[in-house]
Amino acid sequence: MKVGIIGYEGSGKTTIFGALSGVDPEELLQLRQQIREVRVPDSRIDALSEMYHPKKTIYATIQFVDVMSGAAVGKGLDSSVLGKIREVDLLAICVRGFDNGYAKPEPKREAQAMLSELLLSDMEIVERKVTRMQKEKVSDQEKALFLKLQAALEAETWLKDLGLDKNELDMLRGYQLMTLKPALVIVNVDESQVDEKSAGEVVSQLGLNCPAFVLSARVESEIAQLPEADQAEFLKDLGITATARERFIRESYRMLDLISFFTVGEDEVRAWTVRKGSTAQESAGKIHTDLAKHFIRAEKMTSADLLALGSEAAVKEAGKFKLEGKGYITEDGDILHIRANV
Ligand SMILES: Nc1nc2c(ncn2[C@@H]2O[C@H](COP(=O)(O)OP(=O)(O)OP(=O)(O)O)[C@@H](O)[C@H]2O)c(=O)[nH]1
Ligand SMILES: [Mg+2]
Repeated sequence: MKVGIIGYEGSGKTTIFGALSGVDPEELLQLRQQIREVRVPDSRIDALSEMYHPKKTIYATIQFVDVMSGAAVGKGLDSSVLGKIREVDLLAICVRGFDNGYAKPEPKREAQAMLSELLLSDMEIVERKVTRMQKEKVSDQEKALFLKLQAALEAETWLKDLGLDKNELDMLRGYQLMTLKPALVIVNVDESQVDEKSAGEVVSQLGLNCPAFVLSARVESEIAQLPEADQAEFLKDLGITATARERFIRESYRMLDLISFFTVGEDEVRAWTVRKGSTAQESAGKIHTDLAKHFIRAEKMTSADLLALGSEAAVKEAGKFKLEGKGYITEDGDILHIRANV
């Protein structure tokens, strides 16, 4: 899964990227590194690892992309930036909420401008298709779909909010439309505005109908470079409950409808990420396609039960160890052991 950090010049994208990946932004600039894989913190994996003492503990990961070369507000996005944005699953729109000494912050204007640019870029694609449709042989279904998209975009509706069905989404797969992706606005503020109360005010002043998230990239990138044991205290002093990395990843999971399930054993304790609503068979396919193909059943317990009761034997004794079929819907925190004919 890829989260793209986009935004206008000087809004703090690279600094945030550094805070999320725990690397000094100066160093990132030198490396000109644009993609980093970040470990998804999960206290359940920590605890399971302590229980099994496995040879390997593998956390889920999430990729962050610093979409460099931000343009000036309102200048338009060039095609190389748009191309990079098309590849991501979630758009994190970084806007400047701190004073940079020469221009006052206008987070609302920046967010609105970026949201409109993304919408415009979809509008261009859809309109081109609508024009082509008059000459090409296109099914009635496809025609109706693109006219519906055109009307929605004209009304400034984000296509993700149209509730398109699976069939419609399949038809759109090749078009890589921006507004089919979820978007999150990150307001990058000064240290004085990061406590929960001020952050709440910043968000309500934005008045956007898309989720917003407040952080101070500079503070967070400094904190991210401290030893983990010292981080909590610094955050507490600033009135923040968790690091930007934790909050950001949690929000990304929520927006992308992702959940984690686990596999455990003496060799390996591991987290896997699937979409909410995935079946046991689909979850098995995350581990290995053969496990999905030759799926027999899943042995399941919840990590909450296992951690509370202390051992697999105790979970079985309590009658909380279950056998599930391929249609079982995997829940966040499940521990699965897939039985397959391989
Ligand atoms: N005061 C303050 N300054 C910040 C904050 N975040 C970033 N800056 C500063 O703002 C400047 C721009 O930050 P960058 O992270 O380079 O911004 P960017 O969006 O990557 O910029 P471009 O790549 O040029 O588009 C740097 O001098 C940062 O140190 C913050 O939270 N507070
Ligand atoms: Mg940058």
